[in-house]
Amino acid sequence: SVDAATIKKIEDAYAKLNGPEGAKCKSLLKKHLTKDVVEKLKTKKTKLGATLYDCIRSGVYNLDAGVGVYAPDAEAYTLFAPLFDKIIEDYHGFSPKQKQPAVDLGEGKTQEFPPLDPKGKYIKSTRIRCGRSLKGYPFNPCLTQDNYLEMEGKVKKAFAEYDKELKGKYYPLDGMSKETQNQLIADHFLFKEGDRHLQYANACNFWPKGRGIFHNNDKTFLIWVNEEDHMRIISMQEGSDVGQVLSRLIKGVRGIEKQVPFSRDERLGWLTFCPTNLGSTVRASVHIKLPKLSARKDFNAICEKLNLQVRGIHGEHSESAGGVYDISNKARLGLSEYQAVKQMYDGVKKLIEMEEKEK
Ligand code: ADP
Ligand code: CIR
Repeated sequence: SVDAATIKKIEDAYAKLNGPEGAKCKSLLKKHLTKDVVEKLKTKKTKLGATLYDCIRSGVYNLDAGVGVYAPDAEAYTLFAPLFDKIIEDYHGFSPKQKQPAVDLGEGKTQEFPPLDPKGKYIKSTRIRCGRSLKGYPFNPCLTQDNYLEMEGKVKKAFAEYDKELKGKYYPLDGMSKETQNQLIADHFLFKEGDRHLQYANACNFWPKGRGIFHNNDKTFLIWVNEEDHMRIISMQEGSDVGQVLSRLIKGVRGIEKQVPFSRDERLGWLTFCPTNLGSTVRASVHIKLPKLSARKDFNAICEKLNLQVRGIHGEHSESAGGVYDISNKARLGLSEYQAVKQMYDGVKKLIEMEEKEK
């Protein structure tokens, strides 16, 4: 059972979120961690030993978080459902009765996504990523150093099977020069380091062991290893040809799933560390300049209405620079991979139309 010190930490966390320090906190954690939920869940522990405190730790330290929770292992999503279900419904609009639809990556339908901005007036680049967890392994906080190294070894072997356009090389973070690492981050290819949301979620243990990036020669197909998720599979290129980016991603996903089995849940779809990424796990985005529209005070509200999320130039929790925004689908759960891409496609198309009409 859960020790007294941990129960105290959970109770103190609740008090902090609802006390003067938490006054400005707007996270979904604060909203849905009610007294009732605390009482119901504070004595529970997953088979791997994870408690409610492990789920909420990040959001308790980072009062500016949007969400504030992570699942230390797959069982946490069911054991701590009174908290996760509420947050999931709030974020994705996915009710506890709903089920993730069958996988539909969009095979045979990529021609529905011709370039969004053929003249290149607005869109600089397009990226689609999905997340995957390796079957048989928990998420970051529960992984040992041996787990990390073993997982890295397994996926590295699988990467060697890629051919043609997808053929590439794996670059471990351990031993990479700071210069190379920083250049890859600045160029939008590699995950950043030292994210406090992940650090306080206990997701950076043994860093940089077992972490790295695979990419093809052109850096149009990339796989992040053991950052937030076991794998992030990414397809990206300059311009706005969403169909081409998607068809490359499909090849990459189909190629790797033959080699390594992934964790999928009946209800929640592909399992990920953060509840915002469950289901399709797809974030399809463009780097886009919309000078007139983005000057409007209601720019964020317009995007929100179109089910779009706005991020800054260096990804989540960053600011825009030079008027460039990262605009993507917001929901990932309750819709297929194809539908997630379509949500971004249709929404961005609409934004461009609005920009062109704006005086
Ligand atoms: P994720 O997309 O994996 O959730 P981030 O929001 O941190 O994570 O973004 C990761 C990186 O991908 C960042 O460097 C971000 O600028 C880059 N990125 C996202 N969308 C695009 C895009 N359409 N074109 C180029 N880079 C992009
Ligand atoms: C937050 O709550 O703001 C962070 N924990 C991130 C939430 C969603 N993003 C993600 O998983 N990358």
